[in-house]
Amino acid sequence: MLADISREEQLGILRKMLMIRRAEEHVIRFNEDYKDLIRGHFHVYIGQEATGVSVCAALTSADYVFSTHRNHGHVIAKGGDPKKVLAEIIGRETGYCRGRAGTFHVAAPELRIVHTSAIVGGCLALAAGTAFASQVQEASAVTVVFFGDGAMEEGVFYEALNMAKLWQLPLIFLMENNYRRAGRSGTSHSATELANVPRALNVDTTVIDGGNVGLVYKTASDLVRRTRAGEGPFFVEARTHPWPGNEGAHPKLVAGATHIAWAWDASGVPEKMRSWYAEGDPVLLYARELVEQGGVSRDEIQQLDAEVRKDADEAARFALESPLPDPQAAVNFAYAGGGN
Ligand SMILES: Cc1ncc(C[n+]2csc(CCOP(=O)(O)OP(=O)(O)O)c2C)c(N)n1
Ligand SMILES: [Mg+2]
Repeated sequence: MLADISREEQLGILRKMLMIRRAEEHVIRFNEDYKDLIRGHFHVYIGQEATGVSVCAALTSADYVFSTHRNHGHVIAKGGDPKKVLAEIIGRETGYCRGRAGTFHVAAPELRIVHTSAIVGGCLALAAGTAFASQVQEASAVTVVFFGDGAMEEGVFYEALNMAKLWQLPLIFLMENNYRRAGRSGTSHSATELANVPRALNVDTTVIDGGNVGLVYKTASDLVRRTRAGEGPFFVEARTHPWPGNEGAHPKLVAGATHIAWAWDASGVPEKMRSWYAEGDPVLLYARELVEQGGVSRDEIQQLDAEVRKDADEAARFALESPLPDPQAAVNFAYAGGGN
């Protein structure tokens, strides 16, 4: 599968996946090491990096992406600056939304991430909106809307999917199934297979392993091409293995920071978490695959990780040293037009 991707791009994908991991390790430390630095709770994208990065690698800067409460990963995947992402997460003036959005609503219109919503399913109808706009304007832009399995319980999911199909919108529904719908346990959807739902509406549906970079990239590239050709919409279910640190609304570094060397020897991982790092961690799986199939050496990967860690440390420092917005300006940007 990796054969379809140039070596340079293979390494570019790994760099972004590592950046998401290293930046979010900082986010978790922000919460563990400082009181009230992050206001309220937060979620991370750890364990799903292969999906967001490989899908975004198949997009151009003109394509739209919509995201969720796990948006940090999608924003970095679409080319976001980790400095501005981390600054936004802790409400700093230098963040993507000048500190007004926080961890849950990081948006970056300049990257064509028009909006992010922590309301489950909150972006589905908006994504149908940009897809409709592209269709009306006869622009070639594709819209990808990322959402979780839990969003399929929301009414807006059915409305957006139905209209997208009826109007043949250039829209890809990218459902990231991590087999959890925060705060709930057990079955909360009556469909035996979630992918049967879009199929019932005659939407072309593909189920893939979301942890397999080559497969996600190939699937996304094919569907993006077909969407541009007017064959959309499409639905993709990308299955991932939930990261053990994700339990609850304040993720924890349950095994400490990820060691890239665990890709080859996971014996240093605490036993309770070892199977996830050995078999489910998309970053480590991909690093291993690159060595086995991509002709990349372990040294190169260690070197790349060291560079990314340095950049992520720098981004965290930048965020921490950035000022909070002026309290007098708290309601600026509340209404459209000029920021006042
Ligand atoms: C409309 C709405 N209902 C409930 C919540 C509380 N909530 C936050 S995340 C979440 C679970 C979402 O599950 P899923 O979409 O699968 O995303 P995951 O956290 O698994 O990535 C819930 C119920 C919310 N944010 N919005
Ligand atoms: Mg889920």
